[in-house]
Amino acid sequence: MSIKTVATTAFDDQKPGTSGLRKRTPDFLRPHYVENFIQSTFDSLEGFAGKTLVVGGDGRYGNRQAIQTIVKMAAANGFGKVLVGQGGWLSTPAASCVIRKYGAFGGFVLSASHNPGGPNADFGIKYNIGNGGPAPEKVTEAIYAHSKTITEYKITDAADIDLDRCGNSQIGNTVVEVIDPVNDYAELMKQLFDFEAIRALFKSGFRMRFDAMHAITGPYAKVIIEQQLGAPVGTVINGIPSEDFNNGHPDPNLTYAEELVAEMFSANAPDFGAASDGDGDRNMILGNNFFVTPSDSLALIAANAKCAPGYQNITGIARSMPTSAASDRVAAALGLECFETPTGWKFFGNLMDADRVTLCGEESFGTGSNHVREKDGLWAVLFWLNILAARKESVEAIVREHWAKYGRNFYSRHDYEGVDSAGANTLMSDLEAKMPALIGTALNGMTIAYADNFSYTDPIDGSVSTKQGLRIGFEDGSRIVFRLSGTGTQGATLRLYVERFEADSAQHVQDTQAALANLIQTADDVAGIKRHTGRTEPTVIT
Ligand code: G16
Repeated sequence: MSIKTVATTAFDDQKPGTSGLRKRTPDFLRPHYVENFIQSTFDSLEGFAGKTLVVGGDGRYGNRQAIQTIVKMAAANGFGKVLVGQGGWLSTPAASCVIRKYGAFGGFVLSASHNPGGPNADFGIKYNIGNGGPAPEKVTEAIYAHSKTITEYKITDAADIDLDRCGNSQIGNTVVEVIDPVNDYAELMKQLFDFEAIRALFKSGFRMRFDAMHAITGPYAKVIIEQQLGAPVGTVINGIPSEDFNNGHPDPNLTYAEELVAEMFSANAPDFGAASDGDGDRNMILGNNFFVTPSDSLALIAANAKCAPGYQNITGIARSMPTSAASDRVAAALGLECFETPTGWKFFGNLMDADRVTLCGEESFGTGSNHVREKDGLWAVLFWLNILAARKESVEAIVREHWAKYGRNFYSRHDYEGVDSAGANTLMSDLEAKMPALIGTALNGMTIAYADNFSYTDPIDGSVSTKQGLRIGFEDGSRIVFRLSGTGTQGATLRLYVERFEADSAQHVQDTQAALANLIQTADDVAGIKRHTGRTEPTVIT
């Protein structure tokens, strides 16, 4: 085995977005593209000689090839050990778990998350630091800076490792260990939740459907839900990961998880339904003919945290800015700190490391806690199972009771996917320009209390993140928020977030879109969505 130094030319498009570098697969297949990004990452880090690197991904097209490259480059760059999930598999939360458990220096997670996979779909690479969480902005900015000037990378000429067999092999001085991708994660879940109570729930005839959407959570859900918790075989559907998610779109929402949604909204629906995304960090929670918004799910989990043995003492709750304020109400009632961060799980890391928050959540179907430093789809599902096992009520009854107690934050997100970037950028810049003059004026009968571009100062390290979304808040507490997605790979995706608080429980039966109709109309009036995007309606409504 020898180490080769390979001359390369920099690419100018390796800027990590909301969650790592995500692009079309053909972009990653360009010669040296993966190598440049990996070397730029190594060149941005210090002190990893002899340390451990974790590598795994969601099994999508390109996963195995990228892993072979990363392993050989890690050896050439001086890592002492590389831990790789068998088959190249590690869900995003499992990768975070493994990094933390084995005190690794960091890890690479290969995934484009909820985006489709395949030779003509999407791929992604994300670097996570030693706390198990996505690299903070100062690291991703350093990676980007290196990627623009890189001239060479290091790689060994070793043979490919056998990804399918657990065990150790050696590349020069570097040990490569292929590990079971599920064990460490399943072990952690057992420590957090009351498995006995959940087993009893399934024994009592409780019916559940978990849709793994042909993605990475399948193997985890089969082991934990079917084998360890005793749910009948067949509870987990679409449980075998496929390189292109069976030609599907592994995004667990009401639009893309259509098989699950059809069953959960049928006459003979199971008691509980859930789905997870491409890399296993997102979740959708459904009851019998009932949808729980991710924002409500976070609030519900917080309010019922004591049902789970691992959550007897929660310190605080954090949510991303566009996420509804439902969890703020729970935090206030429980006397907990609560934080509003920009979109991106990486912003929760410092708060969790400092033990200021235990639970975090985002409207984008992400919920999690300080057990790892990623959001965790299956964790959220197990938390709900634990709550259902403890309370022995239906999902709908639990949510309605919560609304009656705390009030209901009617909430919806409208996505305009793949719109023309120029039009989307103009929409945002025009709106931002007129914001100062909007304050104090009335729109469709509602007076604007504030209008700004959200900026966040991290309370732990003082770092400032600006331009995180345009917010218009009204005097009655309602608000509309506009953001351009940082995870899309084609054109631009405009996200409109709409929220209205309703204290009166007699009004909670209203349909969400109807309850928000005036705000949705106002958003178009003020921002000219139709005019700028050329679209008459959103691609996805959640
Ligand atoms: C990623 C981030 C999340 C973010 C989501 C949507 O999730 O980790 O924090 O909320 O993208 O971001 P955007 O609105 O910019 O598209 P995932 O599941 O894609 O890793």
